[in-house]
Amino acid sequence: MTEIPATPSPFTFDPTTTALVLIDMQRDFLLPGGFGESLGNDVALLRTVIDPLAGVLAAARAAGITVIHTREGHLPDLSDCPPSKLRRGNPSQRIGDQGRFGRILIRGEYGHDIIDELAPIDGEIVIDKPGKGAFYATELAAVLHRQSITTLLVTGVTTEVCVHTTVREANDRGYECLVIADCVGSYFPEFQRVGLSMISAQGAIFGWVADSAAVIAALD
Ligand code: TIU
Repeated sequence: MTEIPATPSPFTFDPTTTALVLIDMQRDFLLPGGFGESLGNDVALLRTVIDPLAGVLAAARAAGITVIHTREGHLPDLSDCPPSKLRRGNPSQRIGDQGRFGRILIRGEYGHDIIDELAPIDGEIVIDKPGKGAFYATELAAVLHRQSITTLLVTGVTTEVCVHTTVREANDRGYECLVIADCVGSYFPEFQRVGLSMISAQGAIFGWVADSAAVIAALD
């Protein structure tokens, strides 16, 4: 077992039953011209996550930890996208529209895939998800069960949307979750701050929070 400093208390995990989860580090959220920007957001705020997350990913790979990437997106015919999601907000470009990187958030398109800096390598798991949470309508629960994973180190974007939804879902399913603070990002600085506080409040109500340096030191 490994113990690292975390909020609200030290976090203990066994690397052999732990997975590093990278949520939706996709071009459509992180590159100018994608879905995130079409919603009126400044993607520069999310891009701060890339370097620390690349460090954690390298450490996890060196330590032999299970690595799971997720991608939010939809089938080309949009049959897995609820009309409510298609209509939501007033983006300049909607899901399925032609964007600078192909059809926005459509599986198989360039913009839907993971940024080059964090591209999956052979043996890593990629979960395609139609929703914000990584468990809804995906094989994630079965994958974790098959690999006897009990602990998730959670990273990715955005903190208050897909990261929160996934951590809440995982917590309800009995997983111990550590969110790596500098490896999750939000388009809204206040959501980043409050989003992280919400996770560890009330004695880790649905998870723990630590910095990448603590995680990397523990995996060394
Ligand atoms: N991955 C994820 O968080 N999807 C979003 O749409 N997030 C926003 O914050 N818009």
